Amino acid sequence: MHALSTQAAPASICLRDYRAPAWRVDTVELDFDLGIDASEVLARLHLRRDPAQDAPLRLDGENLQLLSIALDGTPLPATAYRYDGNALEVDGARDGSVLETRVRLRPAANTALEGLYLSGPRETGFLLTQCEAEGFRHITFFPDRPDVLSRYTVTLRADRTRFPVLLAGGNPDGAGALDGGRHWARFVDPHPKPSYLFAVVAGHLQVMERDYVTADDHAVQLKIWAEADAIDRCHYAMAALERAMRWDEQAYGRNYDLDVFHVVATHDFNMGAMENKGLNIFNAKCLLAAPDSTTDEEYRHVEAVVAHEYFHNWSGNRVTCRDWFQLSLKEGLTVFREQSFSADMNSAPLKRIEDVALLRRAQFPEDAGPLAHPVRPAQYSEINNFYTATVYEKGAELVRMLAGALGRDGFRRGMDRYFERNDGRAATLEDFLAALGGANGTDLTPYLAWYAQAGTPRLKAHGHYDAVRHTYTLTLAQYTPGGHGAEPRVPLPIPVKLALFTPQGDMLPLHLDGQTAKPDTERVVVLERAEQSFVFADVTTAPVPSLLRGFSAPVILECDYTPGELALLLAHDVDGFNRWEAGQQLAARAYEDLRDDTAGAALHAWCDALARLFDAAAIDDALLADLLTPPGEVELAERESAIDPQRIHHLRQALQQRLAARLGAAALRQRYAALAAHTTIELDAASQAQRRLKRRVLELLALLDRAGSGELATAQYREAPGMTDRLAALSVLVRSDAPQAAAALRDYRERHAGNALALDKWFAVQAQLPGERALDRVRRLERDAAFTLKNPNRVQSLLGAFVRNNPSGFHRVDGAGYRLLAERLVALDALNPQVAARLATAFNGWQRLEPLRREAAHAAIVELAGHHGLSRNLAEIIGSVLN
Ligand code: 0A1
Ligand code: ZN
Repeated sequence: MHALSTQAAPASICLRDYRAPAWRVDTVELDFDLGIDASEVLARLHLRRDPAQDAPLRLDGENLQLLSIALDGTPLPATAYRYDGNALEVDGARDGSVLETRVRLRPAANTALEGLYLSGPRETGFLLTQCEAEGFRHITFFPDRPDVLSRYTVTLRADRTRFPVLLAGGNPDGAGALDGGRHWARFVDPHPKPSYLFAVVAGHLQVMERDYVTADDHAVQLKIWAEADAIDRCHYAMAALERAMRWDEQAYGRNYDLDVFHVVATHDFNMGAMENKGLNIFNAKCLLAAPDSTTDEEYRHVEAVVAHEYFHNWSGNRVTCRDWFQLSLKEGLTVFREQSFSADMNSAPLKRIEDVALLRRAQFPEDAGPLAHPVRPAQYSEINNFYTATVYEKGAELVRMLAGALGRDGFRRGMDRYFERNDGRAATLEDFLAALGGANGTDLTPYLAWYAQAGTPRLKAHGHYDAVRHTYTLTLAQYTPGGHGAEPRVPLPIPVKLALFTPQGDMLPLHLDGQTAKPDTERVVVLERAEQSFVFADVTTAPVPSLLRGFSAPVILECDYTPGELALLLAHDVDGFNRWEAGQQLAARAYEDLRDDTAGAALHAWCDALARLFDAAAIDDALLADLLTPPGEVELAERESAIDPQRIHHLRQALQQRLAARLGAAALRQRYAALAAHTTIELDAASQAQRRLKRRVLELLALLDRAGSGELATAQYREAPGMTDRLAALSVLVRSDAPQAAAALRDYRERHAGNALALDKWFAVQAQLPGERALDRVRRLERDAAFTLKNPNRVQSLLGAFVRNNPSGFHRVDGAGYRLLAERLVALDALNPQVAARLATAFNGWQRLEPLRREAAHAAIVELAGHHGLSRNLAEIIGSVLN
């Protein structure tokens, strides 16, 4: 179906070309006559014309079969309109005209999962819609752009037996029986909204309900819908939703604004979830949770995504985006809101570590290669390719900097003003900065440069201690490597939160020269120019600086610490994030010691510091588990040129082996036994932390004692009370190639045969098996009866896990991994261009591979690029990657 939009060179849409819409739609009435193979949509658009423009009425509409068209009650002759498959042009429309169209859709044939489609088997599955970003034009003719806000009335009609549940966004406005076993239901949404927030759902679904009263005393029905076998796994999401609603009331003063809030789970979804007004739709993997099938990490993810979608009700829905270039206005802000919520619900430092690790793993490589784009891109060909780590995660970091600059109360004041000024509007990032700054008498426009320029800035720090004058001068300098994107490079405001430590590990009071305020031991300095120095007075000993605490700006810090200084911070920093960060830096240096076969000062310092922490009682189990984990292979690769992923894998393994040896098999075994003694399935922080450390200890032990760890893992697998322990054990068995691995895999397969989400993890564990054997394993798994290219989660769990989470398996020197990916992309693209394009980003970074792999990757990509009839989605990614 996407073939329609596959034209030669995909045209770019540019931010600077933005024009306000010539035609708006005040209200729209949609009547759906639903069927699996064919559905019909009658749309009545009440049109408003911009008197300042005289453009003809042009509506978006893709792949629509037009059945009838009438203007102001009169059917139009064929000469009065033109439809080219992408847009419908209508003659004779005036301000106040009503356009009525009827179209036919083919939901069961819609494998792209955009517009109206079928989830599950045709006999029992249900119908649903996905409209962001431009899916509404697959449902009806409409000005499908986010700055057209309309009031929706939606009526659904369908066979009652086949579609017992009928849902749309908005408040329920009647339902009843029709002749011939059919029924209807109507929903009215009082809040004007853009078309991308429209949604309907129809089919066999069970419901879990809760009554909720908002802080402003509004009774709301919360309804989570899922298929019969899944409804029992919605309790956790329901509780998370209530927590999110309360939190948004308290933290931002935002209340929910409809009588009902629907949430629906589907197994067939291109992304994580979607914030449709009053009718959120979730990928089942981001909603369903039960101890037997869900890991701790996935529980936290469910809580985070439920909150994220709910928070969009204000940041995205009540205040939406003027155009798709402003996407980070809703996404960066909403990710930031979710991060703050999750930090409040769980451990704040652990959440920060998790988020920064994600930024480094997913966003830094994106920002360093040919797919790099600013948080507010200047142009795109296919908007669906811009739901990226840059727009989301880097966007959230920018909001965090703004929030930091204003302080807690100032940020709240600014957000209040933002919501108040822009409620019911389609806003821009300038509106956002103006509201935040305006409410605080501050000019935040220097931060706009962060939104306009791609690349991860480097922050160079150099300290000088003057023992005579007792001053410490910190010189900070910034530069952003260019290469891709031609935007000018201007100095960015970079807030650097810092502290100074004595060699004994105490924090010094910070007297910034010339300032008289009572000195703190932590403060923020803002680097505003290319280079600046900050002089601290009354510094009585040469200090060790702790910089960029809490990761106060999304930059790469370059500071020539000695291994001893990093070890000091690792031992003493009270900022949990920076403590971990010191450990990561030290581990990276230890890795370089191994790689370069140098003296090994960092290697010793890292192992010694961790050995001390391993024995110390005072450290949180989860933080310890993270400290015992060196940076991942992707992050280590980011520090190199001529990347050889297999060599990186082996060196990282060797590094972990050195750590394990330093800790000692006996100590690891003992710690494991102590942790395994209180096995529970509770979700409290301490229980989760205990499982996290237990897994890490077992992984380290497996590097020393394969047989012994194999037995422990087998027992852990067998006795595991929940998925976290079971999957950890299975992963250790598979990765260490233990003789018990095959039996455990068989058992898992049988045990979870009926649970798609659990089965996804079975595929993923095996796809992540490092090294030479991975490719054959992936090919074998592709032939498994449960594998299909039609389900995005399954594709992710096998192909996604292989190409993204298994660098040493994917980047084979013979290029077979690249060819496999290219071949699968062609097949996948014909079914689902969005999923194909996302998977294709795994080719990002091929230019920095060592020559043999680079050549092999290049050949595979070039061959793919020459393939006829690629979707615009995939063509854009491949085209950019080749640049
Ligand atoms: N707005 C959603 C993400 C999303 C984007 C596109 C989709 O379909 C192509 C679906 C969901 C969010 O941020 O959660
Ligand atoms: Zn979002």
